[in-house]
Order: sequence, then C-alpha cells, then structure tokens
Amino acid sequence: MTTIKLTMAQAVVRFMMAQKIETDNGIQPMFAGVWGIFGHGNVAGLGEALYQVKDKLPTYRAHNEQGMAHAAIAYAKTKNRQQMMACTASAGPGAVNMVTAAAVAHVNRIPVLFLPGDTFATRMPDPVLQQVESFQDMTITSNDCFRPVSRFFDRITRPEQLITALPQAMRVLTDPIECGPATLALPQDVQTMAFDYPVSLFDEKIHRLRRQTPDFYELNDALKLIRQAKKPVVIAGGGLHYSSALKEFDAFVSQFQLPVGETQAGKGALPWDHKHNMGSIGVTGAASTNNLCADADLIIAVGTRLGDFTSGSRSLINPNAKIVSLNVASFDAIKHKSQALVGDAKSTLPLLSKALQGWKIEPSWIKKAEAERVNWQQVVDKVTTDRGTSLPSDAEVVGAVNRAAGEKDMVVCAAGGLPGELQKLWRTRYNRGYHMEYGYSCMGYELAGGLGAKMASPESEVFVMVGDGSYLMLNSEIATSVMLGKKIIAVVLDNRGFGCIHRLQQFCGGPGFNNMLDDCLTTPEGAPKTDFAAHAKALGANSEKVSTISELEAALERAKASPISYLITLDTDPTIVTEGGGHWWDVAIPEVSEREQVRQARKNYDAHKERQFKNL
Ligand SMILES: Cc1ncc(C[n+]2csc(CCOP(=O)(O)OP(=O)(O)O)c2C)c(N)n1
Ligand SMILES: [Mg+2]
Repeated sequence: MTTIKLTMAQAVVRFMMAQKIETDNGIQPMFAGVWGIFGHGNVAGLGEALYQVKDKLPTYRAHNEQGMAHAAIAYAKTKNRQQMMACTASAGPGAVNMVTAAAVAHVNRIPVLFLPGDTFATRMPDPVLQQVESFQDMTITSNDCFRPVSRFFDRITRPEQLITALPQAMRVLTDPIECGPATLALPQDVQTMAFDYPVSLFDEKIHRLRRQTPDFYELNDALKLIRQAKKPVVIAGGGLHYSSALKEFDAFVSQFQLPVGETQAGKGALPWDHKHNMGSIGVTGAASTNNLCADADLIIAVGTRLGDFTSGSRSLINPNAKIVSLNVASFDAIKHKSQALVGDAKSTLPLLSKALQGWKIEPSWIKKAEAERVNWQQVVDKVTTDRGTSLPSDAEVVGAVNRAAGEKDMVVCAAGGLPGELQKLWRTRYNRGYHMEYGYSCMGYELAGGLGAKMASPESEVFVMVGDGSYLMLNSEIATSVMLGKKIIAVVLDNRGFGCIHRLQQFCGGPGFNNMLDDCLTTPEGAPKTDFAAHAKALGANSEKVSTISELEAALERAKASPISYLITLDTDPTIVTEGGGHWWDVAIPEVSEREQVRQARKNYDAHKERQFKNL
C-alpha cells in the first residue's frame, strides 16, 4: 500500500479537496471554501494545512464565528445543498460561538462541515487556555455542545481515526435525509501529529445525491387516498428545492389544477404569478390558502416538515381532511397521522402524475381557488403600495424592495416581524429569489446570510431585510462583505425595538415591557437612537438614511449602482402588520394571573386549544 506522511490537519484538507458532487450541472468540488477564525486551537495545525492549499481551496476570514457559519449555511442553501463550505474556529469560545449556527443548520437541514479546534488529547498542558474543565468527566470539552445540534459528531483523538471518520462525515453531508451539520472536533495537538495515510484515502470521490423511489405499497395507499379527493390543497415545502423537483412539481399541479400553498422554505417553488400558486400558508399565510385549507378534503404535503407555522399549530387544516405527506425522510412523512409517501420529490411526482391520470377534482374547487388567488393579490397590492405617510409600514418597505429587485435578485431574512410580512407579500420571481431562515428564525442570520447567499449567487443582487434588533445582535459580517467585495444591500427597518415580540406580548395580555426600547430600563435620557447608516459606514459600506417610501425607492437605485455593500435605514411603524390572512399560533398563556388582560387572553387561548385538540 502506498502511503503519504501527513499531519492530521493536512489529511483533513487533502481529503476535503478530493470530494466532488455530481449534479445536472456537472461535477463540482464539494467544498467551495473554508471560513476560519484562528486561535491557538487551530492556527498552527489546520491553519498551516489550509495555507498550503489556499490557491485551490480559499480560506475566508470572518469577524464572528456565528456569522461566518451563517454565511456557510446561506451558501449551501442557495446552492440547494449541492455545494457547501467548512468552518473552523479555535477551541473554546470561538468554537462555541458556532454552536447556535450549527443548530440553525440542523433545524434547516443544511450541510456545513464544522471543524472546531479542541483541547489537547494528551492533556499535558491541562488546563489549556479556554478549557472548561469538567470536574466529573475528563472527556468533556466545550465542543460536546455540538453533539445535540450535529447530525454527525466525532472527536479525532488519533490521526488514523480520520480514515473512518471522514467518509462518515461526507455521507451525512450528502445524504438527503440526514443532511445537516457534521462536526469533527480536532484537538490541537492531534492536528499536528503525522501519520502514514494510505494514498487511496485521497482519491477523487464523486458523490451523487441519492434519489429514493417510493415503496410499492405505500405509493398505492397514497394513490388510493388521492383518487378519492375532490377538494385538495398542495403544500410546497423546502424539500422541493433541495430535490430540484420544480419542473416536476409544476407539471403535477398544472395537470390536475391543484391549488398550492407555500411554506417559508418552499416559497419560490412556483413563481408568484403561477396560476395555481395561492400564496403562503399557515400562521403567516395568505387568506387564499388558509381559506382553502379550512375546507379541503385532502392535503398533499410535499417536502415539508409541517412546522407549527405551516400547520397553524395543528389547527389550520380541516380535521376531516386526509394528509398525504411526500417526504424523503420517514421522520417527516408520518407526522400529523399522514399517509406517508417516503421518496424523493423529483422521482416520485412523475409517478403520481402518471398513475393519477383521469383524476378530476371538483370544478367549483378550481373556481374557488382562482377567486381566492385574485382576491389575495388585491390585498398584496393594497398593503404594499406607498401610503405617503412619514412612518412607513413594513409592508410598504417590502413592496418598495420587491419592486426594485430584478428577475434574478434575492431577498434574505430570518427573524422579527419581517418574515411574516415577506412570506405573505414578497412576489418571488425565480426559485432562489426568496431566502428565509425560518427553521430556527435566528436573529443575526440576516447580514451574514446575505453574504453567503451572494457568494453562492454572484449574479444576484442580494437584498437583506433586517430589523433594528437583529442588526444590533450581529452585524460584523458587513465588514467581511466589503473586505471580500461581495456586495449586499441591507435595508434596516428601525422601529426602535423588538416590534414583533412587543405585539405578541400585547396579544398575550402583557403590558409593554422590555421589548420596545421605550419600555426598557434606561437612563433618564432614554435609549440612544442608533445611527445605522453611520455604523455601516464605519464598517466600510456605503449608506444613507431615508424617511419615506419614495426616498427609499430612489436610494435603492443608488444602492444597486454601488459597487460595494450598501445600507439604507429608515424609521418604520412598529404597530402596523398585514391584517389579511394569518392564523392562530400556539403561544402558551398563563393559567392564572392578576391581570385581567391575561385572563381574557387565556380564555381566547383555551378556545383555540379545543380546536387544536380535534386535530391531534
Ligand atoms: C437569537 C435570537 N434571540 C431571540 C429571538 C426572539 N425574537 C424573535 S424576533 C425578536 C425581535 C426582533 O427585533 P427586530 O429585528 O427589530 O424586528 P421587529 O420585531 O422589530 O420587526 C426576538 C427578540 C430570536 N428569534 N433569535
Ligand atoms: Mg425592530
């Protein structure tokens, strides 16, 4: 056997470079690059190894480990999981800064290879700087925090362990079902240890993303249910994108004239003006889709994990409706007592199209759906039109940004009031034009996510829509976007606080408390007015502040013309949300309280819980 003497870190890097993914777009390197913030836990080992290959596998320096991992997630999401990045951070705080992002990747099922440095396997210098030191278990390090939020975890305590660990990590990253973060914790001493690795370990490996066809009996059971239905609704989930099944999906819903509701992750599966696209579904759903769900006799859920926002906390879908859930993961397919149809969407939808030939749904249902769709578009037109007031609503800002966005442009968002407004109102023109992290809805994803999305889709103008709260939580990757020449356009909606949580608090019977800056403990002068434009300028971006929607429209044109990242900030009204559509969301209310408002809210809550109970 031919061998090559490499350090463990050199072997990790060499192995990564040998991995390729073959898709309809040809063969691509699996890893487009590595994000890294070095410290003593990775600078000498992995840092040295990455330097050697820097011309073939670029290393990108970020400013915050969570931010860089958000960028890696957004990159892989934009690439439909067909290409990805790795992230390395130093042992201790640098590594743990990535744990939240690992959870984001886990919930959203996005592949990221995490390579945190770890404490010495030999334990000779213990406690090394930044070692947490468990009193009762010497094997615990802070990297154990990655375990619950990784789809695969290993700690490489001997260099030869890579021979079995690396292929397993690649398996998870490329498996449509298990896909998510893979973490290899790399003790700093082991990174530098040499081993005679078999040369064959580094042979080019071409991965293909597995396409599962359905089980014969399960398919027949699903077909039986579908054929009986007269009033179906289809849910379009994120799995459609990852399966590259959009053509097949369009063919399926067009053939049978099926109304479609989009989840946050599924949005863009059909263009907004597609004849059968009813708009969004669920808590932040369009009235069109939600009205249909209340009356439907069958839901065909495709590639969705049926989260509470989609299902209206299990109270949206009429309890008599049957559910057929087509999903690559059996974990998701059996939810809500569904008839599971385990399979890849691209492989399975054509089988349904063929086997269902002759299936006719009620003509009045098709008419009703069309009327609902037209009505809903009128609501969207109305709320996204400039009212000419000095304090615009989020919806008006969404309208202005949407009008400024071109055919191939993208909006990126994650948390606050905006995800709801965007899901209802954003008119998605192309399939990757809507990038919402709403699995974990992690504040601080937006700006860093925008950077990753831009790196994956350089031809797109990337509009990051972000609230003042999320901006203040994590904004450092603006500097990275300027440094790398990866332009984003950030639009900051400053309503002076956590507007959506304030509204939720009031809905739950609470007083204004600790959400809006005016309701927080401050000095007598009050909370400072953050100058977001000056802040972004200080990080190297172009920026300006505007007051009205027409000023915003002009500023967006300047932003598009700017060669570097550009931030526009404006004050917005925290009280206005789009009233049309929407649905109840299960947020638990205290059973006893001294506040009458809370007692009232609880009554309302109990009534909804009854409805939810019927759907269990
Ligand atoms: C990391 C993180 N912390 C807390 C939350 C809970 N949370 C959701 S939205 C929100 C407020 C967001 O404020 P802002 O970005 O200004 O948006 P707005 O609600 O004003 O539209 C909070 C605290 C979260 N989603 N993520
Ligand atoms: Mg806010």
